[in-house]
Amino acid sequence: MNRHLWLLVFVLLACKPDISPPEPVLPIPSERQIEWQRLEYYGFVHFNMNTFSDREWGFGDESPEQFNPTDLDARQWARIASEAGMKGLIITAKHHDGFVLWPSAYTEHSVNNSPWRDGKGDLIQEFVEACREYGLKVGIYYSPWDRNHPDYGKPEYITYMRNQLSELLTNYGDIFEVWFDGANGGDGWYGGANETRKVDKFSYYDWHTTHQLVRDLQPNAMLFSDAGPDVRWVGNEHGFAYETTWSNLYRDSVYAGMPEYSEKWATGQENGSHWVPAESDVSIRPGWYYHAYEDHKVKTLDQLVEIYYKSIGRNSSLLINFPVDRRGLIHEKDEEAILALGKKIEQDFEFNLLGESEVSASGERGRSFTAQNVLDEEYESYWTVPDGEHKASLTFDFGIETTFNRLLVQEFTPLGQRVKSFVLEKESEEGWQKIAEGTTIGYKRILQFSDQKARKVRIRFLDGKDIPVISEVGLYHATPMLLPPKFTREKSGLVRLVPADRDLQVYYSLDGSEPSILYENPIPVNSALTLRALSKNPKTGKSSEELREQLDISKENWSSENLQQAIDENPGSYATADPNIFQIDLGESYPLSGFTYLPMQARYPSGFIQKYEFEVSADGENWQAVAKGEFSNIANNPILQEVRFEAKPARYIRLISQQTTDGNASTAAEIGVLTKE
Ligand code: FUL
Repeated sequence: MNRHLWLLVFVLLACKPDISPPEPVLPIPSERQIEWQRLEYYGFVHFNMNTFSDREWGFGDESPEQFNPTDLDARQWARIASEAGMKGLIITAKHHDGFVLWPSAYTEHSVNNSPWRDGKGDLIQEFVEACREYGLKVGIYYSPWDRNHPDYGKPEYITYMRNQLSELLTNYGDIFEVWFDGANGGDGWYGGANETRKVDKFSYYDWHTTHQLVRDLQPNAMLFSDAGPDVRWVGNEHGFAYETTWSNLYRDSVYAGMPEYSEKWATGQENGSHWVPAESDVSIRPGWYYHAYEDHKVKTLDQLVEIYYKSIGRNSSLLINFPVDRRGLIHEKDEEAILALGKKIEQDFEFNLLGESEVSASGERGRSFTAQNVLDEEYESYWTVPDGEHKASLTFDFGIETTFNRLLVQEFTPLGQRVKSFVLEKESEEGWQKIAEGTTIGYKRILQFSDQKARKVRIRFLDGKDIPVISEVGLYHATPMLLPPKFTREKSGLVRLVPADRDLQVYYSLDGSEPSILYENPIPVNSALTLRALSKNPKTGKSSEELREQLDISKENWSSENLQQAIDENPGSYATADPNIFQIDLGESYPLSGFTYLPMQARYPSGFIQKYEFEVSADGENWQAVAKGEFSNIANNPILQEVRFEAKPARYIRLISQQTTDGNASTAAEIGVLTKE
């Protein structure tokens, strides 16, 4: 064939409709959103005045003198974030209390007037330099609500806010995300006015003009708020997106801080008008700011892994917060936890088992869109089918029987989010069998299921807004987390042990020996004993560390007027005693030689007992004091307290609180007794 003929064939092929890309399904992401989506995982740093006032929301009357980290090192934050696999960090430049971390020309309420670095410090600058050194993108959290500023609520404050944003967005290089918080609680110091100021959140901030300012100064920055415009809040602070999560949002119906946002809008909507993907934010501890009393509440590896699967695995980005401590460092426990997560995720998704498989499809649109594209690790290339073939499928043949327990699928979002329902199946002797199913996919969807063995698997796309357009598919075999089982006990005394991963077995013992009994059903316990338990991976024979619990008589027949929550075996609930006496009837007489007190474990604790007296009685009328003392470090470390005394038989007990840490009425999550000396 001569050159002209070749050219003609080429042109004809190129014009064939089946090799043109599909029409996008609107809405579609902007370039800025496409870039951002690939980051997936980045961190939050909550460090500001609240770190020193030990609050979550400062009132605005704090003195800059209070801000004084002893050992601040932003490079430590950046190192940890980068080692954990994060791609950026966002810092609270100004929180609701109004204190700012840089020497702003527009306020005295800043690091300039603090003792830190003799008032010459610029924390945003140190933060930016540290992030750049570790290859992290830089983001800014800026609270529109300001409980310090005298003009808050007036138009002048909006000018102040824009002036400060201009400083932040001009002086510190590229910013990848600007985070506008929707919270506004009303009352505040407001320059000494000490009053409640309500603003109309819809109109007061004139968001359109503020957004334009950010666009002008930082065209690539993503704008975050409940309402976007670029990225939206996921509607909760657990870090969980939804089984069905659309990146599409009826953006014009939403504004930051609106009351019904979480229930009504946070999942996104199938036919939403704008592309505004979800971001899941969560703190590695209960609070956003550091409180020493939460040192024992850093999220465990299984909790963090759950967050990963429920955020990144559900078409959302993940923003995990570090409450930097008063030294100005990420606490050792938080570091350990986040690095363990990074390592676990890296291991789980290290090897795509489909890499070696043969892939085929129910249909292909043409040469550029073959099924092979879902395995090439290039997000830009994708598999799709001729128009109209909504119910398409992909089949993978491993050649040999293979074990797997995770499915990862990605849609090519520049052409819009499409899939509404899909199923993963394996071929067995009885034909195709369902393993798992999902609704939306979006940028990334991960399904978890217990170990499956198969030679052939297929994904069927059952329903969608249009034909599926799939960038990548992966099957993985994640190793179960070898963590000790989770322990819970009922009031009846029944003990449950739940493995951290469904493919693990649990073994236990009640007599102090090595755990060797296979756990199958809840265990009734009604005496003082030591429970030892561990999880075992039946395939490798490897065991987790051990869980040890000192148990005692059950609380089944215990009663207490109005204080049921202190004897319900639920550490999450609590009772408040007023007057400060917790009195309990044990139902019958026991030889008592001690008691336990678990302080309130809820998010905002109050009424920890600091000074106590413990009394016992045979008839509920004549009381005898058997112990008296102090729970010394309970404010900072509210863990289970155990007190021993000389053995005494008694049916009634009372814990008398003589002083609480904060002067509030005494609270108790649980009260228990010890019957063995
Ligand atoms: C919320 C704030 O009120 C919290 O203090 C925290 O900053 C969190 C990320 O956003 O709305």
